[in-house]
Amino acid sequence: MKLNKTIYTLIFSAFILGINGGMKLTGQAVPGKDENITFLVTFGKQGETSWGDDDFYQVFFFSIPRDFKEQFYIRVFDPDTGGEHDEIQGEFNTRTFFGVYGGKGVNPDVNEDSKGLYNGMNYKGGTLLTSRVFGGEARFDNRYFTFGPFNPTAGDYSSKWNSYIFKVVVEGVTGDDGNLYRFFMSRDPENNLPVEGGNAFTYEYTFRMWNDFKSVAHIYPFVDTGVIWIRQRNFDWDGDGNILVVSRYKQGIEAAISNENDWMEGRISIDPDEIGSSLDFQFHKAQRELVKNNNVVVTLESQRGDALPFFSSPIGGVPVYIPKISVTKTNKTK
Ligand SMILES: [Ca+2]
Ligand SMILES: [Ca+2]
Ligand SMILES: [Ca+2]
Repeated sequence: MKLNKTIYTLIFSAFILGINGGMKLTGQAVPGKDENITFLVTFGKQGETSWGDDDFYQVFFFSIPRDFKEQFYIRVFDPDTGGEHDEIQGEFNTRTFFGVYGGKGVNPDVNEDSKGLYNGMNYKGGTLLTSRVFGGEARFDNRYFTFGPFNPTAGDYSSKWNSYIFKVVVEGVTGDDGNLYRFFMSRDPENNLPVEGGNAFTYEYTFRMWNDFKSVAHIYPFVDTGVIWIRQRNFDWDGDGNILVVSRYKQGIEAAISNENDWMEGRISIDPDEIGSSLDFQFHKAQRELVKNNNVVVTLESQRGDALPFFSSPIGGVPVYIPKISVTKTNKTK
């Protein structure tokens, strides 16, 4: 009897852990676990766009579920520009602003400008809670700097996501080098302890590709109600292989790709069954001479002109193509 109860408890615990592990605890690292992206990148504003950053700033949103009542922290890995990870142009001379915003004006569903999608938009809407400018500081090289603590209610409440929204703005204030960095939203100032049910998203994703042939980077836009087609845009892809769009209904549609220091755009149709789920944008590098240190920018808009958010932890999970069995054409599935 006792043994049975133990087994039951074990199975039940595993079930609960499985749910939490699979559904909830993965949205804290930015870039996220499933994205397989090493770093975000923001250049100093005296930089050249041909190095892969079109506008020298990046805006990321963090969501904290309403039922999470503890304080939390936003940690930045390698906020400096110098030493390891960063991209030098001449000498390192770049200074980067990191600011955390809360309060009214942050929620991008209410304040369109907050998305920072187009130059000239005031992406600093909301209340600046804390900020710091980082130069070439050895003590933050290859290390975390921690912002916070923050009270969840200092965010901008979103009834749509049942969450408080915070925003981090990263701006290359001076210099011309590339600052590479990552985020982690944590319950602890010294360690990366996830906020259960938290997530992060952006509308214009500027990131660094892998310096190898094998690794595939992914970003996961969420397709909301009413989307019929999307306009994807990418910048400075350097013609580096293929960008494929995968979902339960798309086996791998090739997106139009940009080359050196230019934008390319193209339309992708949306199946009604894709509404309310995520797409998987896959970045496959060319299998010829290695394109090194490739930075790229990606944005999406619906046919209505609304930008689609890319979530660090894909809403509904990573989409996997399901081949149709009953079609007459031969499917190339393995
Ligand atoms: Ca560094
Ligand atoms: Ca850095
Ligand atoms: Ca590039």
